[in-house]
Amino acid sequence: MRRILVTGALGQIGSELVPTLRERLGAERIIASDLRTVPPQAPMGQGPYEHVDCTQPYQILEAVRRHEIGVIYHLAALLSARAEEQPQVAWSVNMDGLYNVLEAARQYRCQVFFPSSIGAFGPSTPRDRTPQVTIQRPTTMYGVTKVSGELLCDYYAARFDVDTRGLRLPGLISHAAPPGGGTTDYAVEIFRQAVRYEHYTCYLGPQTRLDMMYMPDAVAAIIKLMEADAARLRYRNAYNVTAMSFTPAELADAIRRHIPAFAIEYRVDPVRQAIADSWPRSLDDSAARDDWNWSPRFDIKTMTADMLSRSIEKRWAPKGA
Ligand code: NAD
Ligand code: AKB
Repeated sequence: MRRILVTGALGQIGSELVPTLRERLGAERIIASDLRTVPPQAPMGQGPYEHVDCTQPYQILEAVRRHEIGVIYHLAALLSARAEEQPQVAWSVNMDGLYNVLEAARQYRCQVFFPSSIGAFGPSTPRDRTPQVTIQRPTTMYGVTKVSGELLCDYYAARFDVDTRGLRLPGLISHAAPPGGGTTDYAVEIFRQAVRYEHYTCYLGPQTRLDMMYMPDAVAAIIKLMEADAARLRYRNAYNVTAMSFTPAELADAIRRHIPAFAIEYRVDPVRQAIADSWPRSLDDSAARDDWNWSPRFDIKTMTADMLSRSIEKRWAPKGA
């Protein structure tokens, strides 16, 4: 049984994917890796950890060779808002990183998971029930790297028979690790601020509708896709997946059902608002449902109840409150 390498493992997704994989397959089989050093309280359980910079081809190759890796979950990337601040760095991390991973996968016959995003779409894409196959002309560096990444995965699958699989993930909501600089981060921050201060200042306008998903569903989707029968997969670039679609005002209403005093105000950040306005309002994920039986467990109501109870458990409230 070859081992599994997770790049960017200390981020929002890796912090929950790694413990889930370790629980399912055994801690020693999962090699977590990141550019950062592991913080003492990292929520990823016990198991091997490697420093791997995905922009350095030999570091990826060496990790794959030494640990006898058979599957790579490639999570390392710069997210949309950070990528707009540093487009050159974003190109290097998101594209060189993926290329290095695909090359290692070609040479060592690994399966690869690539997380694309709703950011792979742009203003000329149909924004409601966005189809699986449609116009992809994003106007952000993040989106450019996601479309290019999807195409590169398709190419490696067709040309070199690398078993690439991908998801176009919506904004992810979670409590284990903070989000890493995306446009949808508000949907995580709002819970911490609601529990601590009963107040949140949102950088997106009240009617900005975007697709979202709770992290347990995202982790389940990633694993389900990776374990799906290859013969049933029509798409090797990335599958649309979604669980819910809401606006900041609707999320505030859902939180208010648990914290009646919760108040939200809006101070719009033009950069992140422009990014959000260029993304779909809701995805059509019927291809994922048909090909590998995708279906989410959490909607806005159940996600909000769970996030709030876990946020309170984690003592996000100020001391003495
Ligand atoms: P994150 O920003 O929380 O984590 C990314 C990790 O990559 C960080 O720990 C960072 O240290 C690491 N990293 C950065 N540069 C690196 C390098 N050169 N080498 C190795 N590691 C490096 O991101 P995330 O939210 O966990 O997202 C993971 C992937 O999923 C990304 O590709 C992202 O675009 C995609 N995605 C995330 C979301 C979301 O809402 N979180 C939605 C859609 C797609
Ligand atoms: C971001 O906002 O950049 C991410 C994403 C949807 O890709 N959360």
